[in-house]
Amino acid sequence: MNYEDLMLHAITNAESFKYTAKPNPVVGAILCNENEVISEGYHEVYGENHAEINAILKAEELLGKKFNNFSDLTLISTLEPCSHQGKTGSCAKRIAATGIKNVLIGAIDPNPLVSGKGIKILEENNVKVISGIHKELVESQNSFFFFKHKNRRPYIILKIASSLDGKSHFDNGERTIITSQASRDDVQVLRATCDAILTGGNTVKNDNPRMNARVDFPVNQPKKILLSSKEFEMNLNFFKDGQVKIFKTKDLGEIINSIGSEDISSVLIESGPKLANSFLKLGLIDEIISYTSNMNLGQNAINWFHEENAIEKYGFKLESSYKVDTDLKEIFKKNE
Ligand code: AOF
Ligand code: ZN
Repeated sequence: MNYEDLMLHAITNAESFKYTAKPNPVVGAILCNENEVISEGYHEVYGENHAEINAILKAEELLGKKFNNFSDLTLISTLEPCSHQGKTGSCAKRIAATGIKNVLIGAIDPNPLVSGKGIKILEENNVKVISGIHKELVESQNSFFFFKHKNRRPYIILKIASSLDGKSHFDNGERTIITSQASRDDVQVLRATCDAILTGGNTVKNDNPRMNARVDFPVNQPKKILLSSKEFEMNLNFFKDGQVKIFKTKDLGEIINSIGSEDISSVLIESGPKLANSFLKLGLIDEIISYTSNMNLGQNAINWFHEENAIEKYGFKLESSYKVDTDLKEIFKKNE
């Protein structure tokens, strides 16, 4: 069997579960013997079976039919099998218990609960382990998860919807729709990609947003984070569905660190200019996604920034730009 190709196959198919497995990484596992693939499994839904367990369960149904002994099988897993008990039990222990003797791993799990410990359990049980097959692909596929464990804080994306003249909204607090429906649909997918959405009290009060991901595919909905010292009416849309966490402190660095200790690897900030600039000044933003419409709001509207080329001055570089209907979508990343 071509193990590299099988690893690629597992990586490719695992991608289908990126919206339902998050904030966990997507993981794929394949069991094969010398001649054929016996089964494959994926971590499909957050909180449910890990990929290796799903592959083993399917193989168990074929035991005695397609193969006679687990010791004849090789397991290919895109991520190091977990050592911890977690929500569903240790994959490494389960693999060892079935009698599998060969395991090929894509990337080592960066989660300190697991990292290296899964491999150790396997080796202590006389399982031969090789790791690093298409490691970079697995790491980039799960970039938020790897970023969070490397930096011990989540990856922070700031979303901006701006008029052509660089404005955010009218100064009377009235809700202003600036960008096209296509851009707003794109933001729904962006929300679906992230583990949490963070906003400020003024946005919640003035815009009454739901701040959930309204898309036509299954999603483990992002958690909601509100930064405000005010008291709110709980019948506002923001509080209606999903988990809400409120921070009253003004120390943004402390907030980000505290979010990082939770099961959150990526945060999308959808706020007004004041909070957005505070995060930018502190260097807490990793990526800016900006949607610019072709209309002007004029004199009576609030600027996103106080100076020209503010995004570049904050240390960001344009990475890509797209036309979304009549708007321009631009992605800026921090200069390394
Ligand atoms: C695996 N196989 O398919 C995945 C793994 O909360 P739990 O119990 O689901 O554990 C989540 C952690 O397990 C996650 O942070 C990561 O370290 C690992 N993910 N491990 O063996 C899988 N998804
Ligand atoms: Zn596991």
